[in-house]
Amino acid sequence: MLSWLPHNVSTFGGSVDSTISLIYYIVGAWFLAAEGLLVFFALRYRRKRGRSAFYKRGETARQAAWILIPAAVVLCLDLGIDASGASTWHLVKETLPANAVQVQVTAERFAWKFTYPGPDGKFGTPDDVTLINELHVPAGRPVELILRSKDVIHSLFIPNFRFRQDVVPGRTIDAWFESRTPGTYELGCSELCGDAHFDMRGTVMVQDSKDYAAWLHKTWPSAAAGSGKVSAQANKG
Ligand SMILES: [Cu+2]
Repeated sequence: MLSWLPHNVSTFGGSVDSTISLIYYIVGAWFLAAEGLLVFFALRYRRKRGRSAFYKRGETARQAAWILIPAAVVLCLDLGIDASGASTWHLVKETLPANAVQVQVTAERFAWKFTYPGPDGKFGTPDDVTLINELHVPAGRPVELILRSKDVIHSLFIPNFRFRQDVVPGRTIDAWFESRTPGTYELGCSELCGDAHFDMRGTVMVQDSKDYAAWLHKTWPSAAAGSGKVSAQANKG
């Protein structure tokens, strides 16, 4: 049923999936009921010799109830979905875990630039490193993304993390995720931003502590007297 969703590998993905499945089952049940009734009525009241069509104006309370009661039920289910999704929204969009690895993300037509602060832990210094369409993150640590756009609205989408965040020119937006499952996952732009929109495709590499330390060591060799030092300092927060 929901098996077409990409395999979830983020800590909050399960909550997002439960909201998706709640909507899926509620909307699915209404879809079957509405289409079933449509077909039933089309057959039951089809044109027959000797029977003419009639029009009900819905003026009596009893007739209006056929509209108002289903509308009230739909409204209640909608509010139920809102209430159930609120805690997920709070977790994903309104909290920022401490001890997160920080990465600046700059979106521009047509690439993602991921900037790391380097061993000094500060952005805007000579040891910053920027990768294009390639994001390296440690497994089991929250990652804070500081998102900006140089031109138009983009949207960073990482399906396996259930992560999606619009990137809006003139604004700096913080977002986060955490994955405990090492692997290589696809990222993309999910906001049509121009004729080479499809070029904004890249990879997220979730690396276990050994591989991540090796990547830090390779990226900042001069600071790697102990890769532990690099990782401790890249570890902001
Ligand atoms: Cu884009």
